[in-house]
Amino acid sequence: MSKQQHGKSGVKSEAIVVLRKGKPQLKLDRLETILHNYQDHPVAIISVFGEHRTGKSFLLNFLCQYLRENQSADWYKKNYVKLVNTFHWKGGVERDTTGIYMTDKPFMLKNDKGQDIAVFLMDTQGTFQKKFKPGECSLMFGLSTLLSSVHVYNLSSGLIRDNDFQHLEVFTKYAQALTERNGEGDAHILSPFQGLMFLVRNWEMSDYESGSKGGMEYLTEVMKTDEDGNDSIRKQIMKSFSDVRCHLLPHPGIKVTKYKDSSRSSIKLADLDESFLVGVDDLGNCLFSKENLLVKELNGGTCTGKEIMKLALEFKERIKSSDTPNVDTLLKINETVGFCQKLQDFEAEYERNMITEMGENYMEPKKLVSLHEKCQEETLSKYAEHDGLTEEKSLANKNYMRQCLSVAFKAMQHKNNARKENEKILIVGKAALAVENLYLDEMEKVASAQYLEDLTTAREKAVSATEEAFQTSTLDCNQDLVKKCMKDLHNAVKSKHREFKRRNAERLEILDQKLSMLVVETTMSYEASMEKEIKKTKSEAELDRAHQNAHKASVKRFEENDLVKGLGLKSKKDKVQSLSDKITECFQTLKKDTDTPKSENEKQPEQDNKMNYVQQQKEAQAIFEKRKDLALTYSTAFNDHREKYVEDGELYKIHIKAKQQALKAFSDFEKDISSVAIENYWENKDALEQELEQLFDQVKENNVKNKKNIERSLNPFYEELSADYLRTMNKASRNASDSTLGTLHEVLVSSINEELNVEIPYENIQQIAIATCEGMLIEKQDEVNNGRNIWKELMDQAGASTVGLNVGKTGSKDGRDSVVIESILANFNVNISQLASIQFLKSLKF
Ligand SMILES: Nc1nc2c(ncn2[C@@H]2O[C@H](COP(=O)(O)OP(=O)(O)O)[C@@H](O)[C@H]2O)c(=O)[nH]1
Ligand SMILES: [Mg+2]
Repeated sequence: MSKQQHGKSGVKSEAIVVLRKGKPQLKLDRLETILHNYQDHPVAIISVFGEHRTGKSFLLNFLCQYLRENQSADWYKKNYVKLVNTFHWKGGVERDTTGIYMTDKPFMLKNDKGQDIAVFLMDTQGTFQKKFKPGECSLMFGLSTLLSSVHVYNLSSGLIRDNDFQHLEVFTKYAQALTERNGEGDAHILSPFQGLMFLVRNWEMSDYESGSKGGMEYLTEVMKTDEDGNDSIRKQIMKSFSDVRCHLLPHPGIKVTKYKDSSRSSIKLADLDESFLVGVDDLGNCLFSKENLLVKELNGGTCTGKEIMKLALEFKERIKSSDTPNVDTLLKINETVGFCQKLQDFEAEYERNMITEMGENYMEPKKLVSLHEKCQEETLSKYAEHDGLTEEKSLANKNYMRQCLSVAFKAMQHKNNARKENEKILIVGKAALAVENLYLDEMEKVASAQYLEDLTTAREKAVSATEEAFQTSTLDCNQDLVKKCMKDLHNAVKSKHREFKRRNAERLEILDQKLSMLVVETTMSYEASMEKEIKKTKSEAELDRAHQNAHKASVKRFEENDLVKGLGLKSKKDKVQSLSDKITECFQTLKKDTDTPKSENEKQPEQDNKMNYVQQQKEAQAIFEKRKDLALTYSTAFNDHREKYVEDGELYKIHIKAKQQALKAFSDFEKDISSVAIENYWENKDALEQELEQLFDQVKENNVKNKKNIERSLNPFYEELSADYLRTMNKASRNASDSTLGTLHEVLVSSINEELNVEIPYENIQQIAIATCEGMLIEKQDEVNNGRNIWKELMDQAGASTVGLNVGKTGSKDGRDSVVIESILANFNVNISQLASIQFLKSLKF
């Protein structure tokens, strides 16, 4: 029991029905405010009704006092305590309470099941003076009957008179209508109402002891008497209420009945006769003790604040045209709201069964469909067992229920799809890992850091090793999905293979450079050895032989060089050929020189040329190395973004900056270059620029891959969101007006957008996600509306309202006003951050 509910700050009473120009008006907004925090709480409403001036309000204050003192045994012995003034009362004969008042806060009590029950007290000012047609009752009487779990019938004449039964005739009609509908003897038909207590005030007869024990004895006796044909009424009353009690309460004592007004005079407990106080204590125990507390029920199910609200709402809709509800109306209200409640319970049960059977993993769609069919049938037949309606009505309800379950199923399908998307992400991740860990290694096993002329065999080996590793790592995944993700593996392989090809091309370039140097060196050493020969030999034949020997030896040495050894057949042949050509050319020049010997002056430039050539080759090597070095430095600028997506504009900025740095460094290098190598330098500068662009292409490709990963990671979110949306909207579609439902849709969309704005750090992806969600939810809205139309038809047939909670009353319709958003979400019990989809979104690491 929580103290603050009924601490000194006090519980007040609020009018929920007022009389305006003599006409009773139901103030739904007040009731809504009172029940707001107890939407999902089991509720008990104890209503005291009867003629005015019979001490109802007066008594209710004692019950409040009793509850405020936490039902303690000695509450009434505290003489000095002043009585609370929760319900206003007034002495004299003038009528005070008009309409229905109820406590604005509940007393939180436990029942015998240990549940926390929100207990409200209600003060109903009925009048029995007016003549109603048979089966009709006053609005206030009807409403308090509908809402309360215990109806306390306050009788001030000191006994139960036959006339008092007459006033309850309306209930007997109720019971009759029920038995006629369902056939007498139908065991499972529950009494439409719960508790009825005859509270006999001013009890002074000595035949029965005051309190509840004497009361029950007295009631039994009264029920036996058979006068004025009231016998059948008595019987019917017992049928209409599941729990009929009686309590005999003595007079409070003359001291208090003299008081004029509860707000002006403060009553002390000492002012009351003890017998009265003892009686109230006994009454309190009868109403509020764990064993006796009656929770409001509807067709056997517990009522929460939400259902109370629905009952009141239906009531208001149905009695719009008159202020005298008849029995049939009350019955229909109970039926409609009872059906809604059952619908929810059965829907929840269906969902629970589905979730249990679905387990944790993705399920094949066909299997899921048959599971749904099974669970749906179970639920529908269980429903059929419970409803006590006519066949026609039951069929219509069942049809609607089927529609609800099909929407619930759609939500399940989305949930299942979310699991599928998650599993796919897992599998694609494993594919990427296999490729990342294995592919290049496998290629290198063949290449061993050398240029590879033919990649075919290496590629085949690497692909099959990668595939195998992937398959081993996905053994416990869904194999259909593994198969479907094979193409993702191959795409990853393709991209890795392109990386290897680039690596290989680079090796070729370096190798070519080295080989050119080797050709030059070999030719030069050939030339040196031939020059020696020329000095020794004179004859042409001898010279030719010397050339052939030197040529052979050079080629042999060339071929034996490690660089050449590693070459493939074709490029080896090409390189040997180019060496051979160079040597032959050199021999021709040497021969020409021996035929017409050159002067020393002529020899010098030739010597210089040779030197220049060597110089040029050396510088070319250095330029090449510089270029490679700068390209590598350029690549490191993107180190942070190898795994992490960056928006295109940002990426471009990094590229421009790194490129400028590289080109500047290369320009600075120009001053060290001699004129012989300058042409080579320029060629390399162009090549560098091209190379940087190519590297950037690779970076972009990788960035696209990272972006795709993010987009893929959002797929489960979209599915979860569809599921959340369908469930939320479908439930609301039964409690909201068209415009409120529209507003709820907008509120959901804008709240989701806000979450996406916060959670996704990339504007372009964020915009795509927002557009995707909006489009998707509009589609789903159509599905919800289809269901709502069927619901409307069903309710029309039942003559019930489909107006629902009018939460849009705050005015703004665009759903952007944060107050409106909050109030709407609260009204439909939606907690955005608790939605599975939003929790998933928050778990993503971008
Ligand atoms: N005789 C008698 N008078 C009572 C009793 N309880 C309250 N009264 C007096 O009845 C008058 C009307 O009480 P009130 O609670 O306003 O009656 P209501 O119109 O039924 O709510 C007040 O003057 C009370 O003092 C009772 O048990 N017996
Ligand atoms: Mg009153």
